[in-house]
Amino acid sequence: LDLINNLHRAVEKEEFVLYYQPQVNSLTGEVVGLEALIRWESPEMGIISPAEFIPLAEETGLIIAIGDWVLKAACTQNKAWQNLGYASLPVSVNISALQFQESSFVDKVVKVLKDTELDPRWLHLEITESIAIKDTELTIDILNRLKDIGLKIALDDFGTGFSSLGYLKKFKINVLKIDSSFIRDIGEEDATITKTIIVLGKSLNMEVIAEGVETKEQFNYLKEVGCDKVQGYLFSRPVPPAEIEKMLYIA
Ligand code: G
Ligand code: G
Ligand code: MN
Ligand code: NA
Repeated sequence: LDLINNLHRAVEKEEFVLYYQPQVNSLTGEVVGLEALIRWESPEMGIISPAEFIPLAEETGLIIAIGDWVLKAACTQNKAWQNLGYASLPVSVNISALQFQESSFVDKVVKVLKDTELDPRWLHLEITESIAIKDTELTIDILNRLKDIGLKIALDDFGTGFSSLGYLKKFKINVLKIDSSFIRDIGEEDATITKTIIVLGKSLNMEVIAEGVETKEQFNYLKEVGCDKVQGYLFSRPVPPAEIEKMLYIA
């Protein structure tokens, strides 16, 4: 209960910050995108991981207000980097199922892009399979509207849901993010799933990003099997904006 009260106050006082983790082109090593990951800076408790408070935010509905804050903060930051003269990069924002299904979600995205003057191509939205398989007709409609706006959709934690793959063709998904659990298997158990997801994604004209890349061995394997992009501690942990700026290029 204490945590809930604190989280309410955190929303009011905007005690959140966004960290960013680079996404790297496997062939050139260039930073080609950033994922925004929220942190709660609590005056009493210090920095709290989203793994701890996002589930609570979803249960209490606070995720809507938090999600609104994240979208606004990520777009504002990305526009600020462009204004500072850094080469433009897409920033990926994680979207909860509750947020995605809110009737005003698409309108909110449009408004944030307008208010921050960020070109839609520099915003990517990460959704999970659980969103993709729910309420198919509604999901298709929302994804089509988002696509019409001009932003890209990434399917996060890909391979961990229990769904038919048929939706991949129906939905306008631009990017597949291979779940880190499969990357962990590379060099230990079996890399077949990773390799297969890469082939699948490419044959459906999607970009493929491997998440949770921690070792050179994993990275080498991913390059070998043609994974376009990689993200993980091998390249950088999620870090505050000032740290990310050291990794950005001048336009
Ligand atoms: O950054 P970290 O590994 O601690 O994130 C833990 C979990 O919290 C991940 O599943 C991540 O997707 C989720 N998460 C991080 N930032 C956000 C956010 O802004 N919105 C939502 N809905 N989830 C987030
Ligand atoms: O659910 P989502 O994929 O958005 O969650 C991303 C989470 O994975 C973030 O909490 C981020 O901090 C974490 N993460 C990013 N890179 C690595 C990594 O190389 N290893 C591990 N264990 N976690 C990672
Ligand atoms: Mn993600
Ligand atoms: Na993920």
